[in-house]
Amino acid sequence: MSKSILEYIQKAPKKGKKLLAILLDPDKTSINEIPSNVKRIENLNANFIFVGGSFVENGITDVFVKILKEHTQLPILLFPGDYTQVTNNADALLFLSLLSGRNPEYLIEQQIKSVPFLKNSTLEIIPTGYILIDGGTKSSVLKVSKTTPIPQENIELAVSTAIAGMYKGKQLIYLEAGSGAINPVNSEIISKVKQNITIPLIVGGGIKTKSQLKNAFDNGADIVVIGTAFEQHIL
Ligand code: 1GP
Repeated sequence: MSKSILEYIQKAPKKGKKLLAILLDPDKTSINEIPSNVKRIENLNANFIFVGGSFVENGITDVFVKILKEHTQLPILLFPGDYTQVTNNADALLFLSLLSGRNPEYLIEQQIKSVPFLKNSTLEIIPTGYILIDGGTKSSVLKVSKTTPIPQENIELAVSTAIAGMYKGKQLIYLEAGSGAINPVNSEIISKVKQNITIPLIVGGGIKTKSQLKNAFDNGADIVVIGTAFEQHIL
């Protein structure tokens, strides 16, 4: 692993490496399942564990990540639904701004609220542009953020939003169809966004099969995130 997680992600394409992240939602995964989940994650050759969810009770993430750390050497990246999920027990934080939405709470308010936790933390903070694409369901992100996702057909808006995120200084772009999406982010959005940005691209939401995973990678995803299919033992 490079000095920083971001650096490792940035260097991966030069080594011809695609990266897999398994998402664990502390609201849906019990602490007792951590050892068996870690075994399954390591058997899948995942590179990262993402931890987060839309409805995690305050204080749970902290304990969850602490126990997770006792069972794995894999880097743990926080993928928080809100600022209360920030814990110093993880390795890095995806410092998300929901760029597809127009709700100031998820563009800047939550980020400000997280600062008291981050000022003295050792977490690697990775500025991440988070873009919600319509996955065909009323996803948790959509419900919580009360924002409108970008339609799958509106490639131009998805691309412009990603480019704007890059110009704003984001280090990663995350194309999200929403957890449990019926339709993962389509190939054209992935490839057009990838062609137009020079920063690494994360794709997640609704990816349930090996061929969908391969498709996302082939179209330009640098990291694919899988949550539901792992939870449901589909993958
Ligand atoms: C959700 O992108 C992640 O935020 C993963 O989605 O649960 O559908 O795999 P799934």
